Amino acid sequence: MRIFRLTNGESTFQYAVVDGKVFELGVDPVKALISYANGRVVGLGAEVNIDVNQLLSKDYRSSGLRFTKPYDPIEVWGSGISYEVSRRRYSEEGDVAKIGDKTIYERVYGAERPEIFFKATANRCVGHGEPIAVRGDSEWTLPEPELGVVITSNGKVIGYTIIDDVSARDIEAENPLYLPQSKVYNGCCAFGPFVVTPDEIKDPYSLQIRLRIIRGGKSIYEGEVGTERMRRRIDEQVKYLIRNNTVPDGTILMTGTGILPGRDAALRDGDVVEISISGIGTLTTPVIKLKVD
Ligand code: DO4
Ligand code: MG
Repeated sequence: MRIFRLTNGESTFQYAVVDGKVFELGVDPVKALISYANGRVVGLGAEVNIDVNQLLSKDYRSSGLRFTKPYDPIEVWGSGISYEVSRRRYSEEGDVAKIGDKTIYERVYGAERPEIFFKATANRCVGHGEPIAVRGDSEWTLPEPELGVVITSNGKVIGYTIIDDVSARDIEAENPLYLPQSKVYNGCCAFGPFVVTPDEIKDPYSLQIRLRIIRGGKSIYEGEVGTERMRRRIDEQVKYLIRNNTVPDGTILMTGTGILPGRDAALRDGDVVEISISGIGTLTTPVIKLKVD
């Protein structure tokens, strides 16, 4: 099963795709995912005739129905430096903080305890076709294309999604204590277009993640990584997230990026970020630059 939502700008409408057919979904999407994980399909209403591909081509400037985020997560968290390439690339940035002879990124990569950080609430998240943001005070913001896992409060994985941990890398590079400001702000996170149930993702460690940054209709960056390169396994990340830390059902955990463009790919107003994960789909988001008030 996969779930998604559409909006007409005023109201949202939720749907489930089962055996290739689209149905109205009459219950909260997180409840539907939990029931499905327990072997029950709940809340399916009438089958509807929706052209999903046509709707996927629309963005927030279009009129009529278009995609939005699949549901409103109460909390989104991140795990970091879970790929070797991120350990290396994060450590390359000029004057990187060290503990002893290792950068903080090298240290956390090899440590037993992963990096886990708070990322977003529903109001800071956008969906497919909606704008992610560059902070007004950042000149180097990058997308971080990641596999997102949707979990229950007990840490059970009930869904997978595509998620973008948009990050103001210059603010974090200035001082690691600025991490929350580099990670958490309006429009800092996009996910969707779908949440896909685990039965559709046989092996989360054999997925291909692809990123494209498009400027003026041309691709200015392309990168890819396979999730088999994830050093921190998902259950280990989830274990640390929920240790002595109660999270609500439907919490999303971003599992870290393995694609790291350089400074020359800093996002600009008007860019488009396209992230694909095999078996899930493609999340496309335009970029806007916020103003400093
Ligand atoms: O502090 C670094 C953040 C790392 C991160 O977000 C990632 O590896 O995806
Ligand atoms: Mg990240």
